[in-house]
Formats: sequence, structure tokens, C-alpha cells
Amino acid sequence: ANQFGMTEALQQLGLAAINEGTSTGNSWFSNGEILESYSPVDGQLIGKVKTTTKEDYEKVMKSATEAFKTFRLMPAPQRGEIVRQFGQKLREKKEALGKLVSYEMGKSLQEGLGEVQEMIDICDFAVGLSRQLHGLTMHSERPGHRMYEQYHSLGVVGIISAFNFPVAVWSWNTALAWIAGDVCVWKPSEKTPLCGVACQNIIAEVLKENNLPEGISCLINGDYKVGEWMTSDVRVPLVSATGSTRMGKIVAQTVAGRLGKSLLELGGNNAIIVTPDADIKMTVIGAVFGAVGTAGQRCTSTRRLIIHESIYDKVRDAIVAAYGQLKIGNPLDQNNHVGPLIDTHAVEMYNKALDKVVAEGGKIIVEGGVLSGEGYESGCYVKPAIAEADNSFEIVQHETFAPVLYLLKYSGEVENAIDLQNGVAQGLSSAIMTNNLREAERFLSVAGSDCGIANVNIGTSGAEIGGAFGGEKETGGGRESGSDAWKVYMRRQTNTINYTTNLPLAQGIKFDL
Ligand code: UN1
Repeated sequence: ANQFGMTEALQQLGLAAINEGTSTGNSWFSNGEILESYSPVDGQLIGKVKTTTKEDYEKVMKSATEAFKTFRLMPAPQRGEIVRQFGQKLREKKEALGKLVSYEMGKSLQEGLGEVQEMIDICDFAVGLSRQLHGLTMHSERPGHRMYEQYHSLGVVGIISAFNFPVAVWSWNTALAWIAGDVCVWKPSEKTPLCGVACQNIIAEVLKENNLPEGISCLINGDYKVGEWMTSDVRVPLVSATGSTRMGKIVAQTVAGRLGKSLLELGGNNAIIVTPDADIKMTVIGAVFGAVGTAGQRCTSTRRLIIHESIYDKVRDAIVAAYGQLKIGNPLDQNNHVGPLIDTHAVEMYNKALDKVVAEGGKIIVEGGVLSGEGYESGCYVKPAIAEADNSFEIVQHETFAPVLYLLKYSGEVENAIDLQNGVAQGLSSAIMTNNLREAERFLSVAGSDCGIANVNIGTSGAEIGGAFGGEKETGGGRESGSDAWKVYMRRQTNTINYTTNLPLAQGIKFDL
């Protein structure tokens, strides 16, 4: 990897000495066992970080809750200024951080840079928002009374994120939480710990330059047990968790058990409907990028194509031909389209999915397989595969985090395709390819897609930060990022003020003493 300037990148991110397993970033988060990070790109050890012990965790929580007491008093536009400076630092480190994302997680360098761009974009969004944390004013039913609502800072926001977007998802949460006056405690995926430390180093620098307490941004490392300390901790009013539906159910129940709030971004099973009026060229680009981008490891990855029978053969052949052009290899090499899966466990899941679809009666039309030989030493590189399948297959109903695309056929009206699209447990992203206005509007109507994201003539992945991001059903119902997603990071308070010398009661109730 050094040929791609990885050593310099690690240096720029303050990770040069991280091979020694010493404490990194803030002194209080890393005194436990050593966590090693191996790159799926070449199988090499990139660095080691220490995990967070229960004792460290207590120090973190103390530091965070203390920091909250002062941070919430800082005017929101001034907090916006801190986020602006953070965005500026990200611009300076975009190349280095994008490279680390690509090397530690395995996505293409373009996508790694894209992820950092999303961080920069959400910072810009949050800076503007820091002057727009509006509540409403209402007319009181009582004379001489004023009624309004305001949004106050919430407290410590716990963030649990997944390996597939090792830096961006954190920033969607933190940028909004910080302008809202909250402080954040982050548990990144144990599969991408260095990305976590790199981000922490960047924000720690900003906080230091502004004489702000480091507790505003805290990092804790380790596996799900470390996450559990947060989900069961009453000092954490909001837990934002991204990952599998299985994990989300546990988080939801634990947090609900203490009546805390959770924001869940869980699995997707995203489909593109291809109608007889689709532009085939656009469909191919949207579907192939959606299915093989990030090696099929986005929660918005395209898993199913629902194609009208009248154009089925044509679309299938065009997609199969496009798969023939795909170059699989080192994601830091910009000639390659597809990088490795995160680890060999993911490869196992991919193999199992392919076996299962055949066992259930599906037909593989683009062969999969694990690549070996020069450049593929990590054992994490797989061939993107396509199978003709049925929506009712158990494996099709299941989210496999790998580049396996299922082709499904529909006949008749677009409603039949919408039924198939909605006929899964997940509800994150969906798309229709059509130039037919009636079909598009039916897809977007209340009787159309049941997902949190529904696109026309765009694939399922690559959502912009300006919209609210999230999904329905087993996807968990949370919304992050743009629109009014900021509201979840604040507590709403309704205030009624009486400026008369009488005390009339609401609802006209008479109560004379
Ligand atoms: C995820 O996969 O967890 O829409 C998030 C997209 C990205 C975010 C994906 N903006 O593909």
C-alpha cells in the first residue's frame, strides 16, 4: 500500500506511531486490550489501538457530561463556528482520510474521498443550521398570554457506527449534535478502529485550538460490549446506531427499557424497478454502481432488480455485459471498480448466499467466486455475481452485505412491481427507472414505495446529505443528516407566559379561591 502514499497519509492523520499499540488520541479512552486492524486490501496489519475498559468508559462519561454543562451554554452560531473549522480541517485532510478509509475498509479511493466529501457537506449544512434551530410561536387561547416552543440541547449522544461508512455516519450525527449543543461519545466499528482515531485526532485539534474541553467529542473502542455500556446508560439520552437489524433490535429494546431515545439506521433490501419505459443505458449505470459499489456493502446497495417481462432479456443482457467490464482489485488503484469485502467472514456470508440461492431454485447468470493469486492475498476479493431468483426466496428476503444481485421479473402494471419491491421486511431505499409520468407518480404515491428513500431515474445508493436519510420497517425508522433530522438531537420545550395580573385557566376552567 505504501506505493499509494499510505505512510504519508497515516502520518498526516496522526497515526504514524499507532503500530506500537500505544495510547492514541485522548489519553482516557485506550487502556484495554489491543485491537489490531488489518487491511482487507492487502491483508497487512495497519495499526493497533487499545480498547476501552469499563474504568476508561467511566472517565469518558465524566468528561462528556462535564463538557456538556458548558458547551450547551455556548450560543449555537458559535458552536457552528467550531463545526465550520472542523469542516475546514476535513478539506485539508480529505486526501489522507479518504485514503485511510479506502485502505482500512476496502472501498474504492473515489468512494473514500466521496465519504469525506459527505463529512464536509454535512459540516456546511450544520453551520447554516446553527442559526436556524427554530421553534414555533402559537396563539394562546388565554388573553395576555404568549406561547412558544424552543429547542434545547439534549446531552450526551452515543454513536455506534458500522464499518461500511467508517467516517461519514459519525459526522452526520456529530455535526448536527454539536450545533445542537450536545456532546458525543462514539464507538466506531471494531473493524475500522483507525478511521475512528483519525477522526478523533482531527476534532481534538479543533477543540484544543478553541480552548474547548475534549469531552465534547469522545471515542470509545471495542466490540458490542462497549456499545452496551452506552445503550444501558441513563446518562446517554440518545443512542444513534447504524448496523444490522439484529443489532438494532437489541439496541432499541435496551434503550427503550430505560425510556431513552434511539435513532436506528439498519438493514436495507433495496430494489430498482425497471419498467418498459426505462432508459436502458441509465438503468445499467444505476444498477451496476448500486450493486457493486463499495462491493455491495452499503445499506443502500441495490440488491434486487425488478424488471418488466417485456424488456427483461434486453436489460439482463445489458447488465451481464456491463459486469464483464468490471475490474476487481486494489481499491486504491483508480483503474479498479470493485475492491475487497471487509473480511473473510464477509466472504463466507457471500459464499453462503450464492449456495443458498441455487438451493432455493435460483439460477446464477454471472458466476461468483473468491479471487486468489497476486494482488488478492487478503482473501477478501470476490466476483460480483448475479442470480435470477424469486422474491419469496429466503435469501432474497435477507440482506447479504456483498455484491450479489437478484433479478426478478414482473408482468402487467407497475403496481405488481411495487408489490414485489415492498414485499420484504426492510424499507430503506428504492428506485424506479421510467420515463412514464404515471408510473413514476404511482411509485411515489401513498400506495407506492414504502421506503424512506424513493428515487426516480436514479439508483438506490448515493443519497445526498441535504435530505433526511433513513428507512421504515426493519430499517428502524430513524432519520439522519439533512432536512429537519436535527430535531432528534434536541429536546423540545413548550413555554406559556402570562403577562397579566389574572390567572385564567386553560379550557375555561373556573377555580375561584
Ligand atoms: C450506509 O450505507 O450506511 O446513500 C449509508 C448512500 C450514502 C450513505 C449510505 N450516502 O449510499
